[in-house]
Amino acid sequence: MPSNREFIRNADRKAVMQQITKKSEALFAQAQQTIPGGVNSPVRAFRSVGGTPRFFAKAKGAYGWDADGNRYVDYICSWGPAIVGHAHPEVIAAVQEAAAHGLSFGAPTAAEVEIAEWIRSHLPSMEMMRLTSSGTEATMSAIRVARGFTGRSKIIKFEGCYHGHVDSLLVKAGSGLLTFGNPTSAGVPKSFAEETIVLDYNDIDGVKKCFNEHGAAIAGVIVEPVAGNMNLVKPIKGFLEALRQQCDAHGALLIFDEVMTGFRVGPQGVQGISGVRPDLTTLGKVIGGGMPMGAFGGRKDVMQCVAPLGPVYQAGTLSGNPVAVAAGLATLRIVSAPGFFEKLTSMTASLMQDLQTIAHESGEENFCTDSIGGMFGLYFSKTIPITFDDVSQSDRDQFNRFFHAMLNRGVYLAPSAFEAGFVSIAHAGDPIDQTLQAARESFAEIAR
Ligand code: KE4
Repeated sequence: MPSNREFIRNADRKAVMQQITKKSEALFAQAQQTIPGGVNSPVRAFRSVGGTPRFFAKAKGAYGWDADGNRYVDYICSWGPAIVGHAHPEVIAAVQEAAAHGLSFGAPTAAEVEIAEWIRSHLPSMEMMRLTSSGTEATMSAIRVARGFTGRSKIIKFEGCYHGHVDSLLVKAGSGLLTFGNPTSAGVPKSFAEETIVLDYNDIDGVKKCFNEHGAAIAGVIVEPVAGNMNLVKPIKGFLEALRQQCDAHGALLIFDEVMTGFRVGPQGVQGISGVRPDLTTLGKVIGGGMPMGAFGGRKDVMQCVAPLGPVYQAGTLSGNPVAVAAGLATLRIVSAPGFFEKLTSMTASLMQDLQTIAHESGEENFCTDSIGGMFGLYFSKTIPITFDDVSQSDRDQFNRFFHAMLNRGVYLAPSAFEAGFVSIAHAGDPIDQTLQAARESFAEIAR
């Protein structure tokens, strides 16, 4: 077996056969007649990386197939939910059974109590919670509760963090806004944006200074306790602790937006790893197992201000939908099996280490990786970013070349240099082996 270096020297540099994308191209052209950008969520449009978005037809385990029949090792995993692999038989069976009893009742069900109790048993900070149909609804509701509970209006967020398309949080946000270079959305009244204070992620002094100046007006701080929407950026030592301390000192609420990290980085989210207990937590993605689901919750005294108990109104026709709850419960049962996160974490970490080795052996020194649990960051930069500015310095063009080289070899990374990637437990074995082989060829292809 040739070494990596020999493999790369002998790498067959013939152009990788351009994939057949005729059906995706036709569907994309057709979709743009009725759907803005041809997609129902901007990041799917490949605007940042260029080329034709792949229209998926089906997915199973670690793989997805597009409309032209091309198979991909999928590192988007529906942007996090597919942590047990696509179309897991236990999840599908649970959905089929629930659906056979009716899709939605607009009335409470036992399963909603079961999933709320399950979540509370893993995230004790969520003493009470309410289910929603998306992460955006969860964060929108959480900041409304913070404002209603404290009677204050200002919310602190951090540049590069994305908390869904909530009007007042679409200010210097990450994910698709960052991808398209418009971190603050049009359509958000200036008066809304004025209630949002944007600070630098990991800037402990900046947080302290802000609270010293505005403490009495701050209802809450919302943070991605591990950021995944400006690529993967972890908190530096003391950052989350400083947020906790400042909120306590000034009577503000600390909101951990764990929509992405909840049951993705570990069985108790970032709060279980960091030991920092938020007042409110938002969840999504994994807890729905791929079906529309979110949740917000936290301190009982805070959540008792939510209607019908208290004056903060929040509602939803499909909140706690029985089919979505069934998918979520089935998924959560699988991730809570002994050893699940240990296996997912070590698989992800070794994949990252191997990609870094392959890059450096191919002569690509401006590349590094990081991971936590089943989420990862690929950076075309020499060092792992700890700030939004660090991320902004990464070589986006080289990422885009790498993205397409891998896509053409059947590996589907997030179509943006500003997104984290996701691994499922089904990636073990052949999917990862295919990924590493594609990476050897791709780094050889894009070598400068
Ligand atoms: P949804 O409304 O998309 O379910 O959740 C919004 C949200 C809230 N908080 C965090 C930390 C999130 O990451 C998200 C959504 N994440 C993006 C991925 N970067 C979803 C992908 C998309 O927008 O299409």
